Amino acid sequence: MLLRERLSQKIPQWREEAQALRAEYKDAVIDHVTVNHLFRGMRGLKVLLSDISYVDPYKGIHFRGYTIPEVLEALPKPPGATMPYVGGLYWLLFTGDLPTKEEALSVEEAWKAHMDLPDWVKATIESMPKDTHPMTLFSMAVLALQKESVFTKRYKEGLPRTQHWEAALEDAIALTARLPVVAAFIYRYLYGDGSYIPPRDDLDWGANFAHMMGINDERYQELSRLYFILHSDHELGNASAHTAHLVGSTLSDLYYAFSAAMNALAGPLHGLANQNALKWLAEAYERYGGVPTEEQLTEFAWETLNAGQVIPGYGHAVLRATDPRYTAFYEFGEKYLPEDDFFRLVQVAYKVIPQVLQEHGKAANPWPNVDAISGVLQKHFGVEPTFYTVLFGIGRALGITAHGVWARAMMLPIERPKSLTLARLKSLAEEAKA
Ligand code: CMX
Repeated sequence: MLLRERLSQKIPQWREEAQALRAEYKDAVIDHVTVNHLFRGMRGLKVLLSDISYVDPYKGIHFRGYTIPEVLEALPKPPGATMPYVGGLYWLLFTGDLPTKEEALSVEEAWKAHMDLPDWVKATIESMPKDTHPMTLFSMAVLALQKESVFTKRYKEGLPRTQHWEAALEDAIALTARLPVVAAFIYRYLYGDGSYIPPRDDLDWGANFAHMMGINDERYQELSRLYFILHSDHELGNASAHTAHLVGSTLSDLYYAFSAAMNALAGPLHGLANQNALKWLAEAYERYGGVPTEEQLTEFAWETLNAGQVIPGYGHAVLRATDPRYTAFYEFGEKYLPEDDFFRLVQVAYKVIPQVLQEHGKAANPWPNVDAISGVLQKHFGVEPTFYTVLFGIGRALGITAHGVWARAMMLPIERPKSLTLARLKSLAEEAKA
């Protein structure tokens, strides 16, 4: 595999640089921990390491240093398409280099070798009641695939630590290859006729997902590519990526780590917000019998806040401006579905919600995040809202597995921070104050 060859050229140098940095600055202080950090979910504390991406509060996600507009512009695209091969983005995340078309296609080809739906995974899904949330099925299906892990097999055989990344890379490719297959089958089991549509050899990974969903519309193929690229990563500190990182640090394989990450993504303050954002918009639409006016949506937003609830799709732990992922989706909506009622509703929301949240005075960031719009685009193509978080998960797998391989390449250790009792915290705080 071309990707393995390229990484084996790069990893020795990455290790050397990291070792030199550590040797020179071992005891340099880069942050300090306050009492507030412990009560505020460690917000902003600089304690995690990964070269795959970082989030700038104002410019948003940078994949290996490249912003979303840069990535969408520079990555190779399938003939006639406006959205890039997702395989090209995966190459970038792993290597740090923008791929040539050949390199992007090498990832797409590597995926194709694993895009099947094993019988036992299909049977696992079909054994579950249809009122099970799709995220539960998704996480279960990933665990059902775990027995395929090359990492776990080779670890048992005594694979040296310096080569852990190679086995992790094999898992990364095989796992991510199957996710669209598994997810589309879950969708058709829960909401369709339960039949399995196998992937097509002539389609790329993103477009194949659209095909396997049974949505034969080129615009949905474009949306799928865009959707998975935009959701691929948001640095290592977000709840799902951080979960996978912690699990992976025990040398659990990527199947275990990714399944755990999906259980974090299923929470309403994280990935479930896309489903909830659509629900919130739909409730407003129903209440006012169509697209509400600015005054009506303002009234609706205040009702939500006064009931002690959050407005889903707005605010962010790191971002302090409109999420560039939101902007990219907005541009897609303007191009492909400007007359869609819910897209118009998103436009009204953008005009009023930031102002309402500013007046409310609590949220540090009143601007929309990716979840404020992503569901509206899926809804246009008839996709059920309860499935939106699974879509987020398919994309997020790219970043999570890239971080996972990188962590093994850098031979990072098991994580084990220290917890404190309130009494211990108090005495430490008193000591610090004195
Ligand atoms: N609506 C109402 N209140 C909000 C709010 C929103 N959209 N966003 C933040 N706040 C509130 C918080 O609940 C918090 O209130 P308390 O002090 O009573 O606990 C206060 O403002 C300060 O929070 P913050 O520092 O601005 O935000 P956090 O870092 O604590 O939380 C997030 C970030 C995303 C969980 C929060 O903005 C939120 O709940 N948003 C709505 C849910 C959502 O869209 N989540 C998806 C995030 C994207 C992703 O998953 O990657």
